[in-house]
Amino acid sequence: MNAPLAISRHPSVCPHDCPSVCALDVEVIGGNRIGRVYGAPDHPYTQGVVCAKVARYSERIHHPDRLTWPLRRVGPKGSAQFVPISWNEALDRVAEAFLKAERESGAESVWPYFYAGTMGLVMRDGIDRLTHVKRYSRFFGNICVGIAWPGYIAGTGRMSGVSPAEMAKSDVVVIWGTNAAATQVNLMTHAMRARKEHGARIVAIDIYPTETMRQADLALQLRPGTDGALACAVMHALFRDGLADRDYMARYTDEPAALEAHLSDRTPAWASAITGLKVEEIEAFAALVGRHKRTFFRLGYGFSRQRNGAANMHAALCIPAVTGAWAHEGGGALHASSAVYKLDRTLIQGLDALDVSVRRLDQSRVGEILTGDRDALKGGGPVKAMLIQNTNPMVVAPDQETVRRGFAREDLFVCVHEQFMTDTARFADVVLPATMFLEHDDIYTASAHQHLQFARKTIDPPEGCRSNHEVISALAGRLGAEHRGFDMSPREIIDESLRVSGRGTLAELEAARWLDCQPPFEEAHFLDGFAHGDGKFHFRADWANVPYDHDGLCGPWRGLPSLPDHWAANEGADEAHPFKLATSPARNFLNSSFNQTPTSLAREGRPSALMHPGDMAELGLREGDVMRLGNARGEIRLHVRPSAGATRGVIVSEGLWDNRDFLDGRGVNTLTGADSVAPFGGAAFHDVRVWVKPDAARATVGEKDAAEAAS
Ligand SMILES: Nc1nc2c(c(=O)[nH]1)N[C@H]1C(S)=C(S)[C@@H](COP(=O)(O)OP(=O)(O)OC[C@H]3O[C@@H](n4cnc5c(=O)[nH]c(N)nc54)[C@H](O)[C@@H]3O)O[C@H]1N2
Ligand SMILES: Nc1nc2c(c(=O)[nH]1)N[C@H]1C(S)=C(S)[C@@H](COP(=O)(O)OP(=O)(O)OC[C@H]3O[C@@H](n4cnc5c(=O)[nH]c(N)nc54)[C@H](O)[C@@H]3O)O[C@H]1N2
Ligand code: SF4
Ligand SMILES: [Mo]
Repeated sequence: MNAPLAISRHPSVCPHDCPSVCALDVEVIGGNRIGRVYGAPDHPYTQGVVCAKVARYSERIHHPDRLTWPLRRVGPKGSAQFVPISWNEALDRVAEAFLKAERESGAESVWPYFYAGTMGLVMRDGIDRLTHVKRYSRFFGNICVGIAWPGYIAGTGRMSGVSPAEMAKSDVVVIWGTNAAATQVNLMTHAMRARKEHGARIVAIDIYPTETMRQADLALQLRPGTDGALACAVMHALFRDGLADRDYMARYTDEPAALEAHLSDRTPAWASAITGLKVEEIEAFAALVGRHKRTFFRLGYGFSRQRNGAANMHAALCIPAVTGAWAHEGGGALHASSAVYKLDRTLIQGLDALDVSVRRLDQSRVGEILTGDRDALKGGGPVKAMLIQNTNPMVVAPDQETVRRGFAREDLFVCVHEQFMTDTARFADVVLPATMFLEHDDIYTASAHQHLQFARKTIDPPEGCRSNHEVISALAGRLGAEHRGFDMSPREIIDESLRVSGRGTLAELEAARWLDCQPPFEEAHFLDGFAHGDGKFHFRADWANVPYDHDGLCGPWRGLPSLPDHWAANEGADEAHPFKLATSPARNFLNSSFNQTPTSLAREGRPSALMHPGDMAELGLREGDVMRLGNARGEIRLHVRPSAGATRGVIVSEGLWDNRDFLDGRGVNTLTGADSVAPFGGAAFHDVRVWVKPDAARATVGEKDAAEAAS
C-alpha cells in the first residue's frame, strides 16, 4: 500500500483582482499538488475567511484545460486552430512581428495591453518596463477604477481612507454600491462582527436584491444611477435637522455654506421621485448617519459604473464630511487604499525610461482603437501588434461587436499570454502559457485594507508554463530593449523596490508576511488636512484638476456638476429601449476568471437575465425561456430568471461568461457602451438601455432544457 502523501501548509496571497487580497494558507499535498486553500487566521483583514472559489483553487491550478505549451495559429482568426511550437520559436515570432511593426509603422504601432488578472506588482506591471524602454504606445488602464477614483479624489485629494479594522468601533456601516457578500466577502465578516459585538447597524445601497442587501438592516434599493440624488437629500436633511457638524465643516471643508444653499431644494421628496425610494427610507437613512458620528461609509465600485458615476461617488463621499464622521474612530470613508503604500515603482515599471510624449491609449476603447477610430488613436497610426497579459478583453471590454471586428483584423498581430484558452486567446496569432500565483514570486498591495504582502513560489509550474516576468525579459532580449530590470529576478526587483521605498527588505517582509502601511489615525482620517492644496475637503469638485493620473489630455469633464447633484447623464430608457440593464459580477466567478472551474460553473448555472415577474408576465416570458436583449450596439440571447424583489424595468445579468456559453456566442458586453465616461474615461457597465423580446425558439429550447434537467 502507498504511504499517504504528506500535507504541508504554506503562506501565500490571493492574486486575483479583488479588493480583499486575502492572506492565504495553502495546503500542498506531496510537494506539488494543491489541496484546500484557507484564509490566514491571524491576518487582520482576512481573519481566516476566503471566498469559496479560491478555497477550491486546486480546481483552477490543476485544471485539465490549462495551457501548458506555446501555440501558433493555423486556422482563421478566432477559429482556435493552433499547433504547438517551441518557446524559442514562439518568442522569435512575437519579436519578429513587433520589430516588423516598429520598422514599418513606428514604435507606437505596438501596444502592450494588460490588466489586473494578477495583482502582483512584478507580474502585472513589468510589461510597462518593456513599453517605456521600447517607446511603444502606453496603456491607460481605466476599465475598473477610471470613474470611481476621480470621484473620490475630487473630495479628499487622495485615494485612501479609514482602516476596515475600525469597523469594530462603528455604530453604522454603509455598504454603498458594492455587493460585498459576492465581491469581497471579508467586508461582511467585519460588518457582521460589528453588528454582533456591539449592535452596529448595516445599510446596503444597491439596485437589486443582492445577498448583501438581504443581510442588511436597512436595504435601499434605488434606480440605477441615482445615488447622487440620494446623497443630496440625505445632506439636505442633515442640514435641516441640525445634524450637520458645522464646526467640523468650518475647519475641514471648502464651501459648506454654498453646499447648504445648493441643497435647499434637494429634498427627500425630490430624491424620492428620482431614486424610486420612499421619502421615509431616505429620512431613516439620513437620521441614522446623522445621529451616529461613527458611521463607516464603505464606497464600492458598482455605483460608479454609470455615466454619472464620478459625480455619484463624490456626492456619497460628501456625507461624512457634512456629519464630521471623519473625526471619529470608526467613522469616515474608504474606497481604496492605494495611496498608503508609497512604493517606488521605478524599477518595476521602468519609469526611468518613461516618456510622457509617447501616446497613451485608452484600455476601455480597445474596440475603437483596433478599428481605426482617429480620436481613439489620438490622431496617430493604427495598432499593428499587441502583447496581452492578465486580461481577457474579448469578454470584459465594452462594445464587443467593435472589439471583435478589431481582433479579427488580418493585419493585426496578437500574442496572448494566458493560463486558459480564453475568448481573447482564441483570436491570437501566438498563445503563450502562463504560470499561476503559487508558481512564481510576487508582492501585493490591497485596496480594501492596508497591508503589503509577499507570496513566494510554492510549487513548480506545469512544464511549459512561464511567468510574465520571464516572458517580458526574454522578449526584451530579442527586441534590443535594455533595462537592468530585465536581468533581475522577481525577488531582486522586490527587494530593491522595498528598500528604496523605505519599506524594509524582502527578507523582513517574507518573515513578517505582511506590513501594515496605514498611516497614523490623524493622517488616515485627514485630521491633518485633506490632500488638496488648501487642506480642505472639496464639496465643490474641481474636475479639471483632480489629482488623478489620467493621460494629461483634456478629459470630457464638462457637464459634471461641481457641487453634489443628480446629474442626468445616463443612458435613459426610452420607448425603443424600455429596460435598464446592469451587468453585475457573479459570486462564483472573478470577472472572467473561474468561469471554467467545475464547481463555479455548476453554481452559476448559465448566463441569465434576472427580471421582475411582472415584467416577465407582460412580455409573455416564463422562467427558463430564452429571450433576446438588444440595443444599437448589438443583441444577445440568454435565459430569463424571475427575481421577485427586482425593480420594475431593471434587468441584471450576472457574470462574465465565455462567449460560447451564450446561445449566439455573444456575451453581455455586446450591449455595453465604450463611450468615454466623464471625467477621464472608463466604462459604464451598469448603465445600459435595452429592448427585450421573447425568443421565437423559446418553447423548444425551454422543453429541451426541461428534458435535460429531467434526465
Ligand atoms: N465574486 C466576484 N468578486 C469580484 C469580482 C467578480 O467578478 N466576482 N470582480 C472584482 C473586481 S475586478 C472588482 S472591481 C470588484 C467590484 O466589486 P463592487 O465594488 O461590488 O462593484 P460591482 O461588482 O461592479 O457592483 C456592485 C454592485 O453595484 C450595483 N450597482 C450597479 N449600478 C448601481 C447604481 O447605480 N447604484 C448602486 N447603489 N448600486 C449599483 C450592482 O448591481 C452590484 O450589485 O469586485 C471584485 N470581486
Ligand atoms: N459587463 C461587465 N464587464 C466588466 C465588468 C462588469 O462588472 N461588467 N467589470 C470590469 C472590471 S471591474 C474589470 S477589473 C475587468 C476585468 O477584466 P480582466 O482584466 O479581463 O479580468 P479577468 O476576467 O479576471 O481576466 C484576467 C485573465 O488573466 C489571466 N491571468 C491571471 N493571472 C495571470 C498571470 O499571472 N499571467 C498571465 N499572463 N495571465 C494571467 C487569467 O487567466 C484571466 O483570463 O472587467 C470589466 N468588465
Ligand atoms: S478572490 Fe477575493 S475574497 Fe476570494 S480569496 Fe481572493 S482576495 Fe479573498
Ligand atoms: Mo475591477
